[in-house]
Amino acid sequence: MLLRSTTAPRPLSVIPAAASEARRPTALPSRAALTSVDSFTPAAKARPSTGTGSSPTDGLKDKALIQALHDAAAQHKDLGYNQARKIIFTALDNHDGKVECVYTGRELATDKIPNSNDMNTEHSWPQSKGATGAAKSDLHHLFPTDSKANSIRGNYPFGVVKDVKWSQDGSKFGKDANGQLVFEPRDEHKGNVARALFYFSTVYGKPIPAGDEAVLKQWNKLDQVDSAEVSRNDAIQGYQGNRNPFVDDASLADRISDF
Ligand SMILES: [Ca+2]
Repeated sequence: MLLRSTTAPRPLSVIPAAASEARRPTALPSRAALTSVDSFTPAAKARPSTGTGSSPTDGLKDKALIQALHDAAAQHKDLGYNQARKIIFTALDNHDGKVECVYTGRELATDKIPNSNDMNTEHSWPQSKGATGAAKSDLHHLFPTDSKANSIRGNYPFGVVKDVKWSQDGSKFGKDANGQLVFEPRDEHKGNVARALFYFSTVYGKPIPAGDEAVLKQWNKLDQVDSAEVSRNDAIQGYQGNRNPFVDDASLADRISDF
């Protein structure tokens, strides 16, 4: 209610073109996709203020902040899994005809959903840990990955690998300092993973274990939001009608002491 009363609605149809065209044109959704989302209006208010003006989350922290962010971001269109994958491989993460694995950097030239033994869709929040229903198809935590790297990550938590059992192009799998098996994405994806999981926890009401949370908050600072991540957030709003507020304002995570 707070957000609804203080945040001016922003028409979906103007956002991707105005906000991201100059940054990364290939990330823009197709006109057909935009049109299909135009009729879905409830989440059009989702973008929080990132300027110097007041924001509906000003002064909030912990549970109150989680609730406000949930109210702003949770309502969105469930694309369905097939459509979500099609968007990822043909538009959202397809740049100049190629899709890049977020873990290894391997590129694949494709104009369709690839063979799942080659490259597939990573659920940053694993399906086995709650990414089911609409969450299974929520683009904010889905990324293209090399199928082998995806399989090695499995549903292990993210963490800092000390005893390396597998590594490729900066991503690692192995035991952390406590002897727990964890997956460590390459540096340039560490922040993206952190912000995706903060989003997931907030929108779907899932807790993040304390040890994982400490690492993710470090990664949120280590790998800061870049123009490609902003552009992807813009484009996803065009498809499913909501934004990741932790990308819009990376400082929000540190105002939440326990996800
Ligand atoms: Ca990054």
